[in-house]
Amino acid sequence: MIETSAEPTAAQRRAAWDAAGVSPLWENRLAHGAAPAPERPMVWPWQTMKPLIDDAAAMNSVDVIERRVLSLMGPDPTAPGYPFTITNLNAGYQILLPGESARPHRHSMNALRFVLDGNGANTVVDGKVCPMFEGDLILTPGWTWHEHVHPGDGPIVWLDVLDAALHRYLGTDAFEPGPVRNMPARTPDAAYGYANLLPEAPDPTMHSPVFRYPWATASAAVAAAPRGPDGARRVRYVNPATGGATMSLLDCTLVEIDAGRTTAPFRTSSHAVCAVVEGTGHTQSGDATIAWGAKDVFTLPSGQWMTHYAAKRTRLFITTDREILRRLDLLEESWKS
Ligand code: GTQ
Ligand code: FE2
Repeated sequence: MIETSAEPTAAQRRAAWDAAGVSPLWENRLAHGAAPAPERPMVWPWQTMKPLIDDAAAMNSVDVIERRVLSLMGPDPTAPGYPFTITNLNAGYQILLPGESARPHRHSMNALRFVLDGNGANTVVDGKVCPMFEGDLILTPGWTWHEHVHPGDGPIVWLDVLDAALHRYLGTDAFEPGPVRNMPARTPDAAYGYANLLPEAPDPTMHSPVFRYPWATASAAVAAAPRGPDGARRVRYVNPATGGATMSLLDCTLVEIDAGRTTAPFRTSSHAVCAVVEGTGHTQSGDATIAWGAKDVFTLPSGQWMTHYAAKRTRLFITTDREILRRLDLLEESWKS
């Protein structure tokens, strides 16, 4: 057989690479190219969403009734890991009508519910009934059984925030339909009420044994919190057994900003989804400015200097992925005073 030293054609080379299961790194724009453009903040104004939510509430196809959720779609469908609301976080409006229910199931994804509008539904989390009123935070940590029921009056709308995109990316997303089985024993919330009865050796990776953080408690706590150097008051929703984040990925804070004040510039490698509980104002993120009012939802990208200005006294409920970044040694945060 005669050896030929002729170079393959481009097409032959491509075919040989494909057949051998290799690919040229120099053609991969993600490898050593310029950093991708920063994410942009987005806002979902309640004024825009309310008619869409009302319309979704009026639909009666079987699929819709099973899960009335409108997902908040981030702006760049070509982003790695898409669909998400912002990197690592998936948010959606979930609507439940009186008499409706969402069947029990569980999944590896952590989820939280923050009630935006309406009252009187219950989320049952590993057998604990968690009433849902405006401003309440309900946790459904990964692998807890959960179902939603609505014995009250009038529609209820809450914001779901999940770490679904991260699980998909990690290949760890998994789902189990009900009926409920293998229910773990749960410590009554009362034992943790004032964090004075804790496991002797808390597992720092354990999710919060408390699944419901009522608005009355959270709003009283933030009103009583000391002012930060910029005058804003901040509280973190914590796992009383560890003092750490509520759940592995989802870390929640409540911020109160007085009328006419602007928060100190803050920059972080983490990503956030914010719900405006009350107030109006605007947020600067890099060179973008977004205006918001009560019940609006907005996102905060990483890597940008951010400030919040409150025209009226404002309370922001903020969910971030900072805890997972912290555990991976990827959390970088700085303040300018
Ligand atoms: O309510 O259990 O928005 O499992 C996405 C997945 C809500 C839920 C979502 C879910 C749920
Ligand atoms: Fe779920």
